[in-house]
Amino acid sequence: MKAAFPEIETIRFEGPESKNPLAFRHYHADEKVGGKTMRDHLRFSVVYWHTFRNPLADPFGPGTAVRPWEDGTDSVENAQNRARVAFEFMQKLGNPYYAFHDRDVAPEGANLAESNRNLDAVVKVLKEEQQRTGIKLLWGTANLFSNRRYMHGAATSPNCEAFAFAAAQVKKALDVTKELGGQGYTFWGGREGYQNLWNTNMKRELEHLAKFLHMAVDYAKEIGFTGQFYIEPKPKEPTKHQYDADAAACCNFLREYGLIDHLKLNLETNHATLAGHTMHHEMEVAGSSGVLGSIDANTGDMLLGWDTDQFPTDIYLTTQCMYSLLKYGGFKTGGVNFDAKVRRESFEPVDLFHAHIGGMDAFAHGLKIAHAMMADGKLEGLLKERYASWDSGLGKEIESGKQSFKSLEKIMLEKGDAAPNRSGRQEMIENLINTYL
Ligand code: XUL
Ligand code: CO
Repeated sequence: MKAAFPEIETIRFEGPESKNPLAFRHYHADEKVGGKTMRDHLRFSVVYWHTFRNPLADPFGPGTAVRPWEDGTDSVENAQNRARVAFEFMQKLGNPYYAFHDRDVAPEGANLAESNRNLDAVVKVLKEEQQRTGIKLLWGTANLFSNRRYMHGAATSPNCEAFAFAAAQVKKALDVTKELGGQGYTFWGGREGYQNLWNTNMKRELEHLAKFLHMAVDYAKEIGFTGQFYIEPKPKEPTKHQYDADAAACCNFLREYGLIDHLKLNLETNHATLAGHTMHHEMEVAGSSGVLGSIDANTGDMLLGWDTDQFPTDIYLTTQCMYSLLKYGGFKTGGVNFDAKVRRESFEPVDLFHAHIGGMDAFAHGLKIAHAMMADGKLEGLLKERYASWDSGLGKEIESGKQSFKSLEKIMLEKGDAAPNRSGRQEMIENLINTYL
């Protein structure tokens, strides 16, 4: 096969002083941060759907992407060739993982059987390329939102046959994810939500979604797929309201329907923004509930209210992500998955490298900063001090269940008022954070 990126060498670490735009200044895969290599901390993953399938269209104009390796057809051969190109790209970039949807690696056929055959033909190439390069599948997923059969949703469709087709599609996607040694499988809601409540039976739809996920858990058990399941919160787009709106809504849903032990969360920065939260908030919600699984790394635009999926370059953001991640013990099966796309104006193949290099460096830099903050312990110390009243005496008794409303009333009647508050020191803490950047 002719090289797709002949002018690009393997991207190397050249250090923070490097002025080479095609080199890493912070991501040094083998370098250890706190006893673990950056490769193992960050587990970078490239997404197939944006990097190799997004034509860079927007609502006002068609795609602009120039991809010389494409032959312009939707054939299986073109898909197989594209898969080889993807691995050439990833090998040069040096990311250890990737992720895909069934329908972005292989074309959808005229019926389910043909779609499955197409997928098998491309999976064969993916498997060969994984073996050749050592690049692994972080997670697989199924596209349950593009085809018109899913216009009302998939698992939450009022049409039970759309549910049935989606079940068959996920069954196959799980088979191939297992065959490729995938470390996880992600459910993003797609169109699982509503546009209008007058025509929606919300309770029934939520029950169907739970049933669908239970079927997936059962099938995974049946075939011996031991990868981690994830659910990916997003509040809107394409529907007006998505049921998996944010981390808290997902946790509530998983607990209500007995799924909390089977799924963790795959959090995405731009989805957090759309939900009116920071990614830091979402990571803390998931982390404190024990379901912080993986992250879809990207960023939105402060002035645009939609899911722009830009590559993350903001060190403050990546530091927050990595601080929370380290605090909750790091990734087990998940990774930093770049669910991000280059801008419509960045149409050349080399822009795919610039985008990923920037994202990887921003996360590696954030990791080093977060680790330094932790090792230093100043922030942790200030936090401990802030809650010190709970560590002994009355606070400790309340936490351990030794006090009641009646006993607390007695204490406060005797004291007359609570002890004075201490300053939250927000500005001092924000200044402290800046000293590590
Ligand atoms: C959509 C989105 C998806 C999921 C996988 O906003 O983030 O690409 O990550 O289906
Ligand atoms: Co995503």
